Amino acid sequence: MAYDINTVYVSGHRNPDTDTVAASVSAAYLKKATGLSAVPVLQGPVNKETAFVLEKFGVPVPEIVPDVLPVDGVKRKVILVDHQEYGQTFETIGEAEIVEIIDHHKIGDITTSAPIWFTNKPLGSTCTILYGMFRENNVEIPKQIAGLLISGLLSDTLLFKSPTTTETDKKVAAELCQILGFTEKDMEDYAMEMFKAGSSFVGVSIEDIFHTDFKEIGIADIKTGIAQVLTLDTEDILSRQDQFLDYMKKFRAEKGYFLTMLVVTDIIREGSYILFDAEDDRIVSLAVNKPAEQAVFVDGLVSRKKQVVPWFTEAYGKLWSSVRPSDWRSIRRGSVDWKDSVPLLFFYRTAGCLQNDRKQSGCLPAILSGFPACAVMAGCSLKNLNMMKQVQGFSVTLPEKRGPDAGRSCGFHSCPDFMTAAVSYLYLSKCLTQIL
Ligand SMILES: [Mn+2]
Repeated sequence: MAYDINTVYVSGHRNPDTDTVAASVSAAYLKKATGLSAVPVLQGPVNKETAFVLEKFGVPVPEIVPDVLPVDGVKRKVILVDHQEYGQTFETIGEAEIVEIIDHHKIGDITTSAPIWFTNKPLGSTCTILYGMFRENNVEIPKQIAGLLISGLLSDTLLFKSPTTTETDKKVAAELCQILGFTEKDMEDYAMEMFKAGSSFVGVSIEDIFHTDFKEIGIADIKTGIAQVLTLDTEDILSRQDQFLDYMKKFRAEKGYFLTMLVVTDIIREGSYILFDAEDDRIVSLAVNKPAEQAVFVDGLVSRKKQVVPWFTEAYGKLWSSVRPSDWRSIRRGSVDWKDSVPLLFFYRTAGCLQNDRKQSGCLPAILSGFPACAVMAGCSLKNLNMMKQVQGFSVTLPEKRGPDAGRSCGFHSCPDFMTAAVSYLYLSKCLTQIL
């Protein structure tokens, strides 16, 4: 599609799901009705469930747009729906102008240089928010759009079984049913038909299943990769457990994640099996309160947004706090066979998820008292860096800039991401366990 400078792209997240696609198409329709030249776009192919929905309501599949680089030196305009994290959007988003965000996730890391329209509501779907926007703008909802909105709503709330469901979602669904001429039973039948269309993975490759609904999420600043599949047939997936684990191990190493998970959600049993690969397995047991075994079933776990993310946020905090700076002082230089290349752990940043103390006081005394580490300079100023360099015998490694926002929150441009700190932390904690 040739890009016209007046065009505004409306895009959902990578690995589009039904809510993201339904919201993009509906938001573009609404914007058009209010006089904007808006076009829905995709960041990747639609999944089986979404393909079923688009076909059912006779809506063409939006075009896939791989990047949003400027055209003839002019920045492209983008409205983001159903996401607000760099890890879930165009890699080139920094080159575009975000003009609006409509979402129902936790506040993410995307920042803008000018004020924008921003609508974030803790509702069950982005489609629910959009319904309200149609009403506010007095734009009539045609059947096609009503069909998309109810599909996104039912898909994200798992037919109201997800804990993300609110009374507003139920009310909006009832109103959409009126437009569609659906009874409650029609709606339930339609939801099951839609889940069924999307949930059979027989004959689908491990990689494709894993990436059907995969998201990279910054949990407590730590890059974590979480895939979720909803299925009426968990057995098919679990019978391929070893293949999934092999794949996840490779994938995690490639991406440098601390943790990668596949959450296999059984819609009927209303719970999920968890497959994972982690730098430290304790993170899983701390989060779900069960032994860190593969394919452990967690009753009631159905929502990545409202359960997985907050549970793991807390678990990361617990894991990090198991080593305190005061412990470091008891370690004498020379007692561990340190590798030159081990990056120095800059503790205040590593522990940033626990304490907002941005002073280096927790770190420098530890180093000066003979702690033989070297630091990852995350969130560190150049002045502090030079201070570190003066500490005799410590090598300071500056990993390369990674990710669109690396260095954004600190004075030092080559600021590494949190992952490196986490890795050094683990190395450190291993050594500590050996000594103490
Ligand atoms: Mn959503």
